[in-house]
Parts: sequence; structure tokens; C-alpha cells
Amino acid sequence: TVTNQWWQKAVVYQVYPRSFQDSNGDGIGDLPGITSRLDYIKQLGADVIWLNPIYRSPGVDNGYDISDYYDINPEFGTMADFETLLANAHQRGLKIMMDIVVNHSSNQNKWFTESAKSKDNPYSDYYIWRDPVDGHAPNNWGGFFGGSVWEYVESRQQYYMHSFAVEQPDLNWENPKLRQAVYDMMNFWVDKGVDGFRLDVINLISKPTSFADGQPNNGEPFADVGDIIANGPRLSEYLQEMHQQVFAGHDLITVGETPSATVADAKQSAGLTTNELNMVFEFEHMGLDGNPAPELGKWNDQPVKLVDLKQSLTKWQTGLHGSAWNSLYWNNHDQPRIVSRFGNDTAKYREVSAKMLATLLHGLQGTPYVYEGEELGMTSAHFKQLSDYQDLESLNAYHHFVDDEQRVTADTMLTYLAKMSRDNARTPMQWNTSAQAGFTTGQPWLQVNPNYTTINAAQATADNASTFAYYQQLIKLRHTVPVITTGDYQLLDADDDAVYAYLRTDGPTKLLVIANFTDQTQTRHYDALADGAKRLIGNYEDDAADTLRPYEAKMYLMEK
Ligand code: TEU
Ligand code: CA
Repeated sequence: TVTNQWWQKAVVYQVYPRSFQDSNGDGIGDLPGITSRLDYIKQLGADVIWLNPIYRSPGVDNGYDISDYYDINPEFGTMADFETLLANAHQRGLKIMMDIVVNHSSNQNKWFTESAKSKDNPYSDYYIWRDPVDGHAPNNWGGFFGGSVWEYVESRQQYYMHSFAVEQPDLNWENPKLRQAVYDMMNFWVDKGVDGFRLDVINLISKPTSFADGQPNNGEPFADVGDIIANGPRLSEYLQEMHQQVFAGHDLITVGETPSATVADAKQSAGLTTNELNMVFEFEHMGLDGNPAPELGKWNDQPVKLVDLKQSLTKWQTGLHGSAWNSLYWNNHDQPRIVSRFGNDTAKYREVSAKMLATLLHGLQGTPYVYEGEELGMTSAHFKQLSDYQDLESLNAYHHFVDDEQRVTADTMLTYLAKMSRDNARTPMQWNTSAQAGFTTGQPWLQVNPNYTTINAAQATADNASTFAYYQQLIKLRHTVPVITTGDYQLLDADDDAVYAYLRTDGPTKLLVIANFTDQTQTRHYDALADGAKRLIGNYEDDAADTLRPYEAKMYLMEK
């Protein structure tokens, strides 16, 4: 099994530029702000920084609607600011991974405004246009943010497809000229010196040959486009072509975001020898929370069952071992913060449960991603009212399920938003106890979580028992203990619904990871804990081998 690639030992730190550090007082994070915080990221020990999209964008979907792939969003700064950030990162031995959104662009992108003008210009076929069917939309497909995926344009007497917002038209990857334009753009950034790419919903780019109606779910008028278009017939062909045209000859780190990908899909897209991507973000472990009303999709207020989580992560660990490579994540800009979702964010248990979750993730085989603030044990926002939210996915869902369809009451939906909204991850980074947590000297674009007075980087970096210090140790272990990268994976006690324990083995070397998911003391015995087991990390100093205190996590190394 190939485990000697630099990105297999690397840890990626995800920066959501809008919420990381504002440098000019407009309440919006920006590139000079990130540059001013590179030493903090270096101090954590991360190797790579993933920047969410920084390109020119109208900001309908916070930058995932790109109007100019070759220019920087003026809200974040200039191309010179980017070049300064890149140079400063490289000076510190930090790599920069760009977020590329090429399943769709903004409807304000020149490619689209030209395409919409007529059926016979050089851009006409850069997008997916279809004639009306009986005077209506071509089919019953419904988008990720609600509503039909089809929008009618008078100037062409046709509909265009948008899997996400109406301002995010899908690009037509069947068109070799469009594909070449994408590769040329990616090479522009490679030539600038970027070190890799995160590819947004990249497994949606190959659309099915049939555009027939799909099966609407649970009384909804539309069929879920995500289920219909994911992992299409030419995906592998496109990714191999992208590899030849962009990745080959460079030592880049590449990760595809692949909603609803299976282990089999990932073996192809992230195969060690398939010449496509290094790894993918699977979504299975992020969709396990109890779901009382499936017709509401992701919206729920239920906990996850530990046995389900164990089963899912185990499937991916064993499924890809030796043939492909996992990403490892609990958090990102689309997911609620994990300490509030799978841990316990009360004052008593927030830090130990954050450390427990981190131990569990960072002991697995794959490349870990740390989302800004996760290393501080930052919590979800716990917003109380609809006007607190800005994310179009959340607002669309509220109005659709509460107002349009009366499927849930406002109060119930606000409970679901409080648990699952993407805004939970997007409240500003909490730097210190000064006004607005030191994020901005102005009014922040999204309100700062009031718990910044106790949860902030200044406090954490001065406290060697902090979650930050714990993440530093975990990252150091990944850089120094080979079995974490090379070992296979074996789940212990699959049916245990309180403790997650697994064993990593590489020849004579074993690593045992144990995580108590409950606020109750548990007693367990592990044969693998031979004498000579060396504790690498743990929530508590003293080590009562068979006793697991509330949210206790530990990692042991056994070297014969
Ligand atoms: O998200 C892809 C995706 O599947 C979304 O539906 C996301 O998982 C969902 O909002 C979670 O509830 C990517 C980006 O990460 C997201 O920020 C963008 O909004 C989306 O693509 C469109 O570009
Ligand atoms: Ca700013």
C-alpha cells in the first residue's frame, strides 16, 4: 500500500476567509487578515491551509457562485494581497489549497451572460440548456436549496439547469471547450504557485444521459437532483483528464467534495493508482443524526447513535485501506460544530468532549482537516430567531417547510436550524476577549458567539491543558508516529453504544484508541493493552486503565 506521499502525513487547516480575521474594519474577514494570522496556524502545527473560495463573486452562496475565476473578491482584497498571503505562507512552510467551484459558476460570470444571449456563440454550450417540455420545465428535478433546477431565459426561449441556487448555473462538462477552459483556469493558479485544490461537488459534473423525471420523495413536488446526478457516467474520464491536464507533473494535494459518494465511488475517485484525486470528502458520517421526518432532509434535532457512527467510519476505514485514501473531518463551513453536535458543549464537558472527538478522528487512517475554531472547541451559534441567520440554505428551508408547506411549526424549524444550520460554523473566529472577539473593529457580517469571552485563541494558546494544546499534540503525533499513517484498522466491540475503541496495526506496532462518548464513567478491558503500552495522549493525567471517565479519550502505542 502506498503511504509515503507527503499529503498522507499532512494536516489541513480550513480557513473560511469571510469569518477568519478582518483587517480593514468592514466586518468581513479578508486576505491581509489571514496573512496576519499565519503564525497562529503554524503554531498549531498544520501543514496546509484550505481557503474557501476567494474569487470575484456576487456572494449569493458566500463565494460558491464565481463571477470571475481569475480575480479576487474585492471584499477579501486584491490579487497582490493573495500573492502576499501565498508568499508568507510558503515562507513558513505552509501550503495553500484553493477551493475550485467548477460544477457551476455565478450567473454573472461572463461565460454565462454570453451563453444566455444566443444558441450560436462560443459560450452557448458552456451551460446546460434544454427546451421547454409542454411549455414547462424539462423535468421534475429539485435543487439542493429547494425549488426546480430549471430557470427559463427569454432570450434563448430555453431553460438552464442549476443544481443549487438559481444564480448558480451548472457548467456543461460534455463540452470539451468548457473542460479546456476549466483546466486552463486551474493551471493559471498552479502557475501562481498554489499547492492544491478542494473541488466543490466535483462528483456532480457528469450529468446522466437521461433527463427523464425522477422519483419525488415523501410528497415533495420535486425529485432530489443530488441522488440523480451524483457519480455520473463520465466522472472518472473527466477526473483523469483533469489529472493529465493539471495535476500531473506537480506534487499537489487534491480533495474532491463528493456528496453521496460510496466506498466504491471513492476507490475510483481517490484511488492510490487511478490518477484522479488524492482523496474525497464522503458525507455518510455527516448524515447519521436521527431523522424523525425524512421529508425534511437534513433538518432534525436528534443525536447520532454511536453504533451507527462506528459502523460508518469503519466501513470507510476498511473499505479504502490499501486501495484509496480517506479525508478525516468532523467540521467544515457547511456542518454544525461537532462539539455541539456529537459532543457536549456544556461548560463542564465542552473541552474534554472536544478532545475526545479529536482523538477519535486523528487516530484514523487518512488526512485530517481542522476547521477554523475547532481547535478551540468553538461551539455552534445557538441562534434563537430567524433574523439571526444569513445562510440561503437555512432561510430557503425555513420558508419552504414553515410558510409554503406548513410541514413544521416555526418553533420546531428554529430548533432544527439551531442544530443543523451552516451558519453554526460561520460565526467569526474567536481570537481574544476584546470587542467582537478581536475578529473585527467594525460590525461583523454575522454575529460573534457571545461565549468568546471564555472560548478564544488568546486564552487557549496560553494554556497547556487547552483544546488547542491538545490538537498541537495530536498533529505532532501524526507527524511522528508512523502507524497512524500506515496501520490498518480494526473496530473493537462494535455493539458498544457508549465507547468507541479501535486498533491500528502495522506489523509489530499497534495503536489503541478509546473514546467514551457519554457523561457516565465506563469500565472496559482491552486485551490489546499489553504491558509496555505507552500512553501517547489522554484527557486526564493519571491513567486508570479499565476506567473511562466521562468523555475520556486515550491513545496507546504498543511496540514489540
Ligand atoms: O456543498 C455541497 C453540498 O452538498 C451542499 O448541499 C452542502 O453539503 C449542504 O449545504 C449541507 O447541508 C458545497 C459547498 O461546500 C457549499 O458551501 C455550497 O453551498 C455548495 O457546494 C454549492 O456550491
Ligand atoms: Ca475586511
